[in-house]
Amino acid sequence: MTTSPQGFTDISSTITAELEALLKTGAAAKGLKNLYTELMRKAKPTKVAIRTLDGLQYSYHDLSAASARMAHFIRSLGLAPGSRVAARVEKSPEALMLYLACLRSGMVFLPLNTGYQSEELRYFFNDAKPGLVVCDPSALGWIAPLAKSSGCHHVETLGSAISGSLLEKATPFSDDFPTFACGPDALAAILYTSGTTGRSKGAMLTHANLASNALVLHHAWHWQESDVLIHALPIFHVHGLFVAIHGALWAGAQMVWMSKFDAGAVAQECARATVLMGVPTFYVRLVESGLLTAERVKTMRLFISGSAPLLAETHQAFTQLTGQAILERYGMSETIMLTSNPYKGNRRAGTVGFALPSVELRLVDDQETPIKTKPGQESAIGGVQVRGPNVFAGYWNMPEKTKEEFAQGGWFKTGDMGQFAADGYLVLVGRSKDLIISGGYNVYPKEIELLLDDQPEVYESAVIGLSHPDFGEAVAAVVVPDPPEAASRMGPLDEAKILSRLRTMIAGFKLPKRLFFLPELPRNAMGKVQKNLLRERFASTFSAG
Ligand code: MCA
Repeated sequence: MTTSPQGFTDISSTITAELEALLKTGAAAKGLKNLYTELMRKAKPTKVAIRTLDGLQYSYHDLSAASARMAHFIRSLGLAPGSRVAARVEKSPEALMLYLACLRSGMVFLPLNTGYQSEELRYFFNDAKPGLVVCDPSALGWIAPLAKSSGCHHVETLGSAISGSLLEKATPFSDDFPTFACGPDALAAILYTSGTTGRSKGAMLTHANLASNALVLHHAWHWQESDVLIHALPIFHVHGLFVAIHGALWAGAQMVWMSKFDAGAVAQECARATVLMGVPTFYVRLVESGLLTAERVKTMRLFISGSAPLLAETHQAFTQLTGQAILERYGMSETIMLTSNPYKGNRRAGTVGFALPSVELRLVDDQETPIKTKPGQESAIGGVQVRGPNVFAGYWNMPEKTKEEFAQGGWFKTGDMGQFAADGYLVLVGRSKDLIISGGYNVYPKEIELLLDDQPEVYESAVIGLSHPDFGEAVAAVVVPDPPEAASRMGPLDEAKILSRLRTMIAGFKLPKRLFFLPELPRNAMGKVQKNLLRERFASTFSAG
């Protein structure tokens, strides 16, 4: 079955009309030319767009002028539209301006997690072949050679304190830049997501994907120019970069900019802001902090959670403290936002709500046959598939993989298992892919297993996600030493030695928080490792403190 825009009936006709106008193509059409233009349509030049905790203020004019200078500089390097610009930079308003500059000049923005280490970057650079790499000044020494070895001739720096060669070199250029009319199907960004095979895939998002989703969310979440968004997420993923920033800019609203999440600072800003977006860990920590009360959050109109499942107990505890219900939504790098609990109706714990207007959703059985549901009855469990203007253009350089991930009729296979409740709310009940979500970051076990298996002390390994009170799930690994009989002799020192080597190879959030040594891995009759048995055996590792 496909869902109707339940929960959004009051706004669905407005959205349909606006989307039609936006996505119209053809020479005479006044449709989407560049996402940047849409993001800035409501911007009032003198209005403060970003306020930092250090007291700095950036107006919409500042965003436009600085992104124009950077766009001129990027073009002066001789990069043609469609070239990739990779950024592994700390969060700063200038990093956001770099993103806007890429949109304006028709470049493809490639944001990279600041935790990524050299082998991870080597892969991304070799795969995406960026024309420009921008990194933190402190990382230039090791990132520049990696960029050069992938054939990239331009490496610039951008620091978090208004520093770096990019700003210096952009300064002489004009504050005006004629935004490039690249059209709706041009690529705006590539977002790398790890894969089940251990190889990351670059999800290609177009200007139309991002603009259509921003338009839908603008209405679905009732964004207003008067809104003040607390922005405490990283800006190298869909959640912080697109969902949060696009939401605020599209409305001509303001952001309170935090370099990272801090429960105390967020609680303080809740006294004058209106919207917070976060991963469940934010809400777990806010509840634990004891700093939130109904009185403190009385200007807040919306708390949104996503990127990982929010425990019903966190949802309830938050409501008890504040009198406000967190709105849980569901998305992916490949699709941006798919579903949302209603703004006006019941925001139900343990569900991700309804398909957003313009997004079609269906469940399929093992044979990929769509599951039928009867009105008023709970559906069977099935694989969640999605179709709509938000769905990405495929994986960079991977046409075969792209084909595999789409079913007939253009339905993208999310890899999540779901069920429609009798009244249409979507409940996610598991994943068909081997994936761990830790504090909102996706970790594919295969990537870590390949690295562990390469270690001299390791014969083989199995990486699992275990329940964690702060991160929801945490990465742990079960290792069979080489030789396996040594398992009983391996201890904390071996664990520390192996982990310290891994720490230089992968981002910190992927690093197993524990290693367990066993003489063998449990396997079924087909020889497949029974990870469920391992998860059961080590289930209380983190919950026991
Ligand atoms: C940090 N560490 C983690 C994580 N974050 N370990 C596991 N999982 C994590 N998420 C590790 C660090 O490597 C470090 O280890 C130690 O924990 C403390 O690091 P610190 O930086 O102080 O952590 P933190 O500031 O407490 O960060 C936790 C956090 C952060 C606030 C939850 O991870 C975060 O902002 N997560 C948001 C992720 C996100 O934006 N996801 C959206 C993806 P050591 O001490 O050993 O060095 S987009 C998406 O998923 C889709 C599209 C969607 O629907 O949104």
